Amino acid sequence: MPEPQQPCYITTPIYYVNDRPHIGHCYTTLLADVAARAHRLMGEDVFFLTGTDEHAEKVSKAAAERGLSPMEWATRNAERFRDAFRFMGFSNDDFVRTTEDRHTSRASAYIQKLVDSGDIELGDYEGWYDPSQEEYVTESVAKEHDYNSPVTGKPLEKRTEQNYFFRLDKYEGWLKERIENDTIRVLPPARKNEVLGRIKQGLQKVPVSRRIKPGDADWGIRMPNDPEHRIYVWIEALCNYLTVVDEPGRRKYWPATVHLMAKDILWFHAVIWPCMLHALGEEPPRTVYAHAYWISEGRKMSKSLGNFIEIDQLRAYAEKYSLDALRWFLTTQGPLGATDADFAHARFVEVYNAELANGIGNAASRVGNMIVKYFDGVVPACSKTGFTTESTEGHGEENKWDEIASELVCRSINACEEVRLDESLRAGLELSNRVDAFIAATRPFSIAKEIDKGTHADPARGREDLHAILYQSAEALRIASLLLWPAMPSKMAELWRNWDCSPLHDPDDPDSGFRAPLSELATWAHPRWGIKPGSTVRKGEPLFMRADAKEPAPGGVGS
Ligand code: ME8
Repeated sequence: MPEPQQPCYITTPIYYVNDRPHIGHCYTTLLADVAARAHRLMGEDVFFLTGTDEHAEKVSKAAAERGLSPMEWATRNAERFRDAFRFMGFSNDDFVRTTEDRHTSRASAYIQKLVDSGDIELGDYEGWYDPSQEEYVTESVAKEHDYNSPVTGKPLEKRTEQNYFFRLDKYEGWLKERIENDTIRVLPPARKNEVLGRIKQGLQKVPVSRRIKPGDADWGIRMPNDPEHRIYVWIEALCNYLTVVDEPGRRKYWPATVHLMAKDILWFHAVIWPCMLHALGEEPPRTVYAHAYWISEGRKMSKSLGNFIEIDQLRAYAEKYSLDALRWFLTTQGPLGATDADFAHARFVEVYNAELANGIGNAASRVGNMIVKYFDGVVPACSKTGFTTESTEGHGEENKWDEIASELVCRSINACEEVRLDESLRAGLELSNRVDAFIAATRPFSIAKEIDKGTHADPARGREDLHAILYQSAEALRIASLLLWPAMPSKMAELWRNWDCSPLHDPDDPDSGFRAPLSELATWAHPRWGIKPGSTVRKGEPLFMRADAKEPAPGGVGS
């Protein structure tokens, strides 16, 4: 049956290859992966792009320090990013390197188009030049160092040079209106206010080129109309989002559904890039989402402090607690909103035990084990969608499972549309926790024991209750597992294999795609996708073993 295929395009920043990847790069790409998986699960035609930004001066400098050509160093690090992303289980559809022809040729063409339309023009650039370093420094840096070189202490010179400028100023009104009315959604809301506040101070022309100086590394894309100039790396890098889909068969993905990044580079994405696109006659992105930073054990991560959480440390966590547990922790505890988040080992173990080992893992084992124990692993039949539990005060509480599940599925989808991915996942955890509470309230193990011992007051009713409790719990957990899948694709696929209900094309491959969209898959007791009475449940290994909080952090992260 053909599925509705709404195109959806999700991007991450393209990362500098002057150095190796760390937790920050993995985090944004993980968010993109979770979003991409969630949208695929909803039946959308998703294109998820990540990649590397290679033409920066810091790349050629880092290469020179190692006696390598910029391309050799860039290639080595691009491979490290690819490796890290493979290890994290990312499902990106492409990986762009800005040194590839497909990018350089189209980026040049866009710049030429902007020159032709008069949106890029030659102008004078005036700034503080450091002759000892052959570079311009910003007004604030110059002032801070009393107009002397921050590196050598020699006097700075006020210099003027000709550069190409993009007429950002022309689009101030256009942009302001679109951000204000959410045609371009800037999220989270605090970031929207911040960007609007800055726009209101006025937009100025931005330099888009650098004149090539003698001795410069031959690195970067030249201005198509003036090869004495190189396109400023930021301007060219932004173009990657369009260069990769500007080809037959991929145009349908434009405009981008969401550009993801951290707050450091929001201005480029929420202001400069939409205006460049508008000038090119292209639609601006629908959403620009800027999260906050990971910090480490309470301190900002920086090169000078040397406290970046490295990929090897993430690998050690994945090895000890499983990759899916790491993905869960990062997505649900990370700096998705406006505040920074701390990577602390103690917190990891706390979340792992509470939400995974004692949460979804325990709920799935309990329900699976009871079906194995009381019904020889054959899922019992149950026609009811609700169950009334007796409370101690004698008031019954009705558990309308079909309604509970559909409400949480809706909540999950709505949160996902607003990139609140942690909340989207939490809806799945909440459903699983409801099952746990349901079992605690209905005590199926006591009912089974009483029937077995012949002490149950009404054994026929008892058996019926046992059927209903276990069928409903299993079906609710099946739906919960769909909502948890974007963060934990392998563990959820494992559960589906044990419960003989895989919604995947290939039950052994969590990336094989779903056989129906979430709207169908998550329907309570769906005749095709629901847990089927009579099907077999295997007693599998626990999805998550409990962790000992006293054990040291794997890979040596913090306390
Ligand atoms: O800025 N916490 O590349 P970049 C969370 N090439 N995320 C972090 C982080 C942290 N502590 N540190 C880095 C560039 N990130 C440009 C982008 S796009 C056209 C060009 C993540 O290698 C976060 O996504 O410095 C941030 O925006 C990005 O890495 C910066 O990566």
